[in-house]
Amino acid sequence: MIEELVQRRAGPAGLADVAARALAGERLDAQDGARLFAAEDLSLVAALAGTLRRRRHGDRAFFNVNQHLNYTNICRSRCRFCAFHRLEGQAGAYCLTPEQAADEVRRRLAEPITEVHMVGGVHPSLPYGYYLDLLRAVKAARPGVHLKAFTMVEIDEMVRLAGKTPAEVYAELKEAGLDSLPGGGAEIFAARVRRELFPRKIGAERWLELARAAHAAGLRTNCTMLYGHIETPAERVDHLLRLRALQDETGGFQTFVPLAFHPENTALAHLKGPTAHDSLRIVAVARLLLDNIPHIKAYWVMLGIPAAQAALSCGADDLDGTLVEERIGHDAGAATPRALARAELVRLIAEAGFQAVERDTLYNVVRVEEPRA
Ligand code: V47
Repeated sequence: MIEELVQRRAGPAGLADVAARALAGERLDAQDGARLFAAEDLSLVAALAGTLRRRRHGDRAFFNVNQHLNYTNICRSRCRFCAFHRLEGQAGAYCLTPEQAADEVRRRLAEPITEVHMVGGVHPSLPYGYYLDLLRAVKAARPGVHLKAFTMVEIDEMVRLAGKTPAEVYAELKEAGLDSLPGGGAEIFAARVRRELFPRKIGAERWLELARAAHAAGLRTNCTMLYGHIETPAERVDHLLRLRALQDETGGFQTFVPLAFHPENTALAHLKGPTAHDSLRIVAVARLLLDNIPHIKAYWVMLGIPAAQAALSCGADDLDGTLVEERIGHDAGAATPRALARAELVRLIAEAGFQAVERDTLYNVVRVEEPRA
């Protein structure tokens, strides 16, 4: 019924062929992606993506109970979009010892946290052993927890410091307690944007190579795209299709997380950042192009809560988690709370018309909430 309606509306919007292929489960290409970004009728693109999302996940929307831990904000990359980084010795710079990081985790032992999400800057003087000690200390503080840590940017640094292959480093990190990796550091793959906004950070090829090696080591990862700064629609499509191509090879990505750029306190404070309209379109186009990545996360910290709720109808199936003390988005002016209680997340999902399902990091169901009223 809904599918017929969507198909009928696609004609006048000039998207009849794209809609027909998407609904038939056929793969869309770069040109289709460009047309979906250019289409005036966002509600149609959203309805198409929402239809595919419901086919995969029904009316379920996932969340988890997690704790964010940013072990250091000291970073030599100095990316222009980032408000979180500090130079060594600069006011506000910090670096937790492994024991201090473990204390942060111990302070929350009474909460039903299933995941610690731990990332930091590219610190110029930490030794390789620090990262192994950090994992061991956090794991010892909460042995059952799933430790999702380090972006490909940090992994690149460890590979360099250790003088070992990525496979050897991943084996040692796993041994020390690493269970999976988050999706950060991908930003936008276009070399043009990288040169302008983050020239000292690893490039697309290296990010993809290290993700490939993580998947080969049996580690699941997420993937991200930072949008709403200076990237073009074609650069967004290119980014999404490069993620899709790697996923065809490895199947190791669990979730795509679009990250809405927040300009405050960054070197790009003159930009206005994306609107909710931009964000919903990104979520929808991602759902349509990324036919091989099971989950799309509406990361409420960056999207804002109302847009994250709306995104569940436009292709997203996950709201991320409770996230105690997130810093990267909040340093850049995110107006969302620093944490949400579990009950609050459940309420937000029900309010948006979905069935809340608590998951662990690997999407095993922890608890299905009472069906929504
Ligand atoms: O890589 C930095 C982004 C990322 C800003 O995998 C900014 O489940 C917006 O990757 N405005 C780190 N974004 C966060 C991240 C993440 C978050 C939640 C879940 C997962 C997951 C991954 O944050 C960075 C960068 O792309 N970022 N500064 C900013 N001003």
